[in-house]
Amino acid sequence: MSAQTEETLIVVKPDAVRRGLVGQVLGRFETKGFAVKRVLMITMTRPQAEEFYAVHKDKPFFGELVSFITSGPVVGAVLAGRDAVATVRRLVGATKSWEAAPGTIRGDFGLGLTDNVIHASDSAESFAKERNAFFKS
Ligand code: 3AN
Repeated sequence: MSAQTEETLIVVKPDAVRRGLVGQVLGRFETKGFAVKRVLMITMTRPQAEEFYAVHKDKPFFGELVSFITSGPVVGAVLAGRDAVATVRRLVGATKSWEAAPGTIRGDFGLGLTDNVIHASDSAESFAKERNAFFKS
């Protein structure tokens, strides 16, 4: 890896998997130039989801988040490329999908909040923790 190359994790959420958007979502990152290093489809257990979303455990929406992410299969992928954490977050768009800019993944594919198509790590530290939680199965 060059000095600027880093890795991040995205998870295609149950709403997007149900709607058959996995290929289109992963395709956005490939088109941008990211390398897909690892892919896994799983249905998270509750303990796994609680570990994955541990940073949000004190938020009022934590229960809703865990219920939603365990409601069906999800697809996680490790992506590698230049400034991956920040660049992937820009491609993903704002948390509230209805406000997300057109051209972003959330802006183009959904209207939800909890069900907002995709998760992406927000820092190198989050990536390390989330990757361990996601791929431990
Ligand atoms: P992002 O995924 O854009 O980084 P975070 O880290 O603020 O957003 O929140 C994590 C996840 O929690 C979001 N992807 C969304 O699914 C959910 N979420 C955020 N805010 C709310 C809220 N007010 N009510 C319900 N779910 C929320």
